[in-house]
Amino acid sequence: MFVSYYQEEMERASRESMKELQSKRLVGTVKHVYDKVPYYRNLMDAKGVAPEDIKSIDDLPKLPFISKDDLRDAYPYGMLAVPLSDTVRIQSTSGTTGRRVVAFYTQADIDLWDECCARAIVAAGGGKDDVVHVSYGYGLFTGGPGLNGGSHKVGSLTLPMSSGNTERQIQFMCDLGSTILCCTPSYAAYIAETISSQGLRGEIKLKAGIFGAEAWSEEMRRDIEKNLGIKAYDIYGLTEISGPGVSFECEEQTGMHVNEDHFVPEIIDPATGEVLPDGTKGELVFTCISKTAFPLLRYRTRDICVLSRKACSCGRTLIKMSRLMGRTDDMLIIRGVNVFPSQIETVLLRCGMTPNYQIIVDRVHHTDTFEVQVEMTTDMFSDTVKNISTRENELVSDMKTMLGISPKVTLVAPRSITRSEGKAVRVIDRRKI
Ligand code: DLL
Repeated sequence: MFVSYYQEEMERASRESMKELQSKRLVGTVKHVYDKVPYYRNLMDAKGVAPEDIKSIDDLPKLPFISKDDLRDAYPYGMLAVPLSDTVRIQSTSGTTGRRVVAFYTQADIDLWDECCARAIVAAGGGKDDVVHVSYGYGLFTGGPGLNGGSHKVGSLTLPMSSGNTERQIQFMCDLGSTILCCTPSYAAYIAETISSQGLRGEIKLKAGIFGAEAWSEEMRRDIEKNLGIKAYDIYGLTEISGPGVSFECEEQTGMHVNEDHFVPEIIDPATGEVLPDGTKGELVFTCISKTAFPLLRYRTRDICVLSRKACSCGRTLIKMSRLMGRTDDMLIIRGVNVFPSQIETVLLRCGMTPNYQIIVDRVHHTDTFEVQVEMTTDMFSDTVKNISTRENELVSDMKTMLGISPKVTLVAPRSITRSEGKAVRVIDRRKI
């Protein structure tokens, strides 16, 4: 009884000091963006809220929301809160032309992002004796650079593999004794399958994996854990807020601790924008309180989850978010890449096709399959098989340029895709996540 009372007191005290820290940082950030970003000043003025009205995080609901549309309106420099000469890095979302979001970082922003990823690596049991094998993509995508920076901060030996060339990945894994694998869950499953088929399970020294950037189920986690002989940890993040490491899982594996000293989460009703109490499912919103170049306030992620303050057996008192339960928009994440149906429509129309198409996504052996069925025009229908397959290949190539990944394109007979009387059913997602 005494012990649990004492523990409750400790938790309350640490929550109160967290709130104090968050409030102090929020006040500074609001003033910073109001002074430096005309776009924010206009939004705040339109809502009748001045920086002086924000005194603590209890005042967060007074601030306007920011959405991906705002970032598109302000593209590329409109949300930048420091002179360009103070920035050192740009990253961009894993989609997309037209919908691309560009995020800017000062060196201080990179340092805090590294710190967040370092926390994820430490929570997965990483330390300076580990060999961290980073198979997320490098480049504009935040996965590779984020985990790379975190691993350096921890002092682990970092293997900047990037994705692809699975045989070489496995060879390095065996030769260099990689202990922690960082990649998308679907790539982890594929690596596991290849290791088994090559009979190399006994050669690898992996003990943990840090997997995120796309939805994955508890069943998939257990499967990867069994096949690689590791403990698999979820990691969440988005480019707009910094990248991976916005939240991370600990050994309890019951949701991800949010790095709330940098990113304050809220859950809202996506229809009304009303803030919902902890424990209620809704849309996740983040406010950056310690970034300088690109500190978004009340950014609507479109991701659906639940927040929980329940004590965690690992001892961390950071709030936890559940595994993601879906999205409020039509964005699909296929093999870690963000895909909007409207991009496919754009390609089809540009190529003189009709916008009658259907996207079929499935997951086979833990890998996403991605097919686009497109109706032929009537003149194409009488074409030769050879012409049709050339046309399919052209569409694959245009879609690869637009999306960053290649679907299988199948041309189907005119009017064969079921018409709908309401919204067209553009997506058939058979993945059980
Ligand atoms: O995917 C950052 C990242 C890289 C996270 C590596 C984890 C590991 P974006 O390309 O901007 O950034 O995509 C962000 O991906 O809004 C979610 O919908 C989805 N997502 C990210 N992590 C998870 C996860 C990176 N653990 C979008 N589970 C987010 C489910 C995730 N979905």
